[in-house]
Amino acid sequence: MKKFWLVFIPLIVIVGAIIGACRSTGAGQPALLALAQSRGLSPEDAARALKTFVPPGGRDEFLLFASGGHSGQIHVIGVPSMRLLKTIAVFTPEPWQGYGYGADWSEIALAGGPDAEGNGTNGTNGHDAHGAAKEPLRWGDAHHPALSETNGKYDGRWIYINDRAHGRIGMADLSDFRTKQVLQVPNLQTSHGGVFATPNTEYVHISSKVPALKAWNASQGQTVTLDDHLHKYPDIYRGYSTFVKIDPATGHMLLDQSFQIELPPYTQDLADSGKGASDGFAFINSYNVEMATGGIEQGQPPVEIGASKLDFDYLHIINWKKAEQVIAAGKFTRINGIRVISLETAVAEELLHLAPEPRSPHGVDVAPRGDYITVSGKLDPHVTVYGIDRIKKAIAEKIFEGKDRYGIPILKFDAVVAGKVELGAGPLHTQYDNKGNAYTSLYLESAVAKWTLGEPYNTADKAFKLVDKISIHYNIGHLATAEGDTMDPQGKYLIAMNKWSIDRHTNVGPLHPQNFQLIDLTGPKMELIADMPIGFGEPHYAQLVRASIIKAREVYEPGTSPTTDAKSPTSIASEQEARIVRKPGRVEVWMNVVRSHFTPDIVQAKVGDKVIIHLTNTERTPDATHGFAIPTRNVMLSLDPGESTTVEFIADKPGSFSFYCTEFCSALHLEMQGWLIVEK
Ligand code: K7E
Ligand code: CUA
Repeated sequence: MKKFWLVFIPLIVIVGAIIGACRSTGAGQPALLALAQSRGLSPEDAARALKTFVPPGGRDEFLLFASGGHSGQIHVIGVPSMRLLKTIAVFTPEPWQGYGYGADWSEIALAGGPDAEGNGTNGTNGHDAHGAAKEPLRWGDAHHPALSETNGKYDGRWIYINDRAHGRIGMADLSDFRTKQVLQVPNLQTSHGGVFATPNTEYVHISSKVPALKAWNASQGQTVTLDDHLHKYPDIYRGYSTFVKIDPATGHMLLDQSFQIELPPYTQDLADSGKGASDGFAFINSYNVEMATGGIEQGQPPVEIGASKLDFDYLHIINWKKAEQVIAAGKFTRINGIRVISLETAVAEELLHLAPEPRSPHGVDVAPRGDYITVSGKLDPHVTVYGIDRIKKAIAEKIFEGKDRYGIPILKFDAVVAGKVELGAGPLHTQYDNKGNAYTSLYLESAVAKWTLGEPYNTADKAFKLVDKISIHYNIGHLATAEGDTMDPQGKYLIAMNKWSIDRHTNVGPLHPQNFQLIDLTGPKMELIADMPIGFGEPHYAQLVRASIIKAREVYEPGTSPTTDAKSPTSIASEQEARIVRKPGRVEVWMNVVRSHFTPDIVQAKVGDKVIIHLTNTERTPDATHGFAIPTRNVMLSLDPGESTTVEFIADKPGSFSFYCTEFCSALHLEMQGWLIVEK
């Protein structure tokens, strides 16, 4: 250790000199050295600390929007400090934000999905976001966030995320970091291909993962038997690629203006949007083109074997701009509330082509100019890079090597591949930087590989060459570079999102945290500079964006409903407008919420009455949030300054219930309380 330090003393002297020069208070160089040594930090550790440290009161340069996996949420993390700033509840209730505990805006959002019995999983009734009566599903598996884009760059307005367990998309508005809508996409049971936003957020895309029962049949109430499943799989199941139309003013998902393209029942996996040279196209990987059905008891191989028999699966290439014309020409059927282009029409109209891809691929990631499409094959040590110019030529000149059993043309492999790079074991996902490099996660090897794109990104480098590799800890899934899936990557940082942490953190029991690792990309070699334990559900994808692009508000305009982002008709402007209106069987309250009291502070009702409380926080001070909690029932609201929210319930139990504010908002916060008195 001592020798080690002697070698690095010049580094410390330089760092110390810089700090000494900048600060007149000057904890001089020897003091810094002693401090580092007393904490057992190596010189590299000290450098890492300086690279990631954000001083008290300081700000991070980037924000990471990370999927929360089966926590059903999005986590917002400051980079480089790797501090958790916020959790946006999307598919699961979250009491601190008052999400899913009676607040109208949150119940409307959560009710978008199927109910707990699964009604609506095929779009039969679950997509009516305003028919909120049923108990909504209370979990989801958040995989792939997509920030909205303008001209292929993040615009900081909205974020979408898919629920891998269901065919759902959640949408949060980044003006207040709240979920506004959860859409059950008809005809999907599960989802994985997306979400991604098209370059101007015309659409967000989502496709099925495991194929679902063919919508045509399901819509006519046809069901399935085990025999059908085992012997008619290719006929009864279908995948669906969905282009969900986005309202350019509000970011809301508009089912009426969305459309779907029916796909073969291969298992469609990840997807990405074309941009630049490939604008108008979408790319979806698939596996299990063998259509293995499982059924070990029935004498069938397990899916992992059955789905790995062939050497190739298929990259699906979809021309969505052409699909828009087919929709405009009326060549669709409306099924379960969405316009669907049949597989036959998709083939006839040349909307869909396949390209062979080495077996069992996972990620498909379009390069910043849209010219290259990188496919990672879990069971192949290479990534395969397709050229959009080659794809377009092969489509135009019909350079096919055949058709699949559904008649979809298969482009000739050699005609569309621009190159291959051998990277290592288990490539999964790829991101890009601003210097012409690509970074691919290697799950089996627990590493990140850096390789070159060559011209026109970087004329100095030969294309498709492995140039660096770094070990990570352990078993990386996705990775995120700064704006690394846009047309304007920022380089600088890479976050490895690792599935296993094993020995990296203090033991907190057999369920270990996940492990994020921050990697510095600024030097010639990638350098690991921080670990961050993730103590919630398994994150999948994340997007890293400059913090300056996100422009969230500090407080709401007075009386704003988070549902509509406009003034709520049931808001009040001041305490003077607070009131109670009683009608038979019904008590309606307009409640003012301000430090440190509720007005009215006593609400009287009879057993069986419907109680409706419109609460308005009339504060204008940033961060003057109040809570509103009623014991013994699932009512827990968070009222941010300016917010107006409504809660309704039936006063079904007699008694005196002391509601209170759950945020320590003032010296007299404890006195911020009241009573719901329910008389027999
Ligand atoms: Cu690779 Cu759902 Cu994106 Cu996880 S998927 S890793
Ligand atoms: Cu309001 Cu505590």
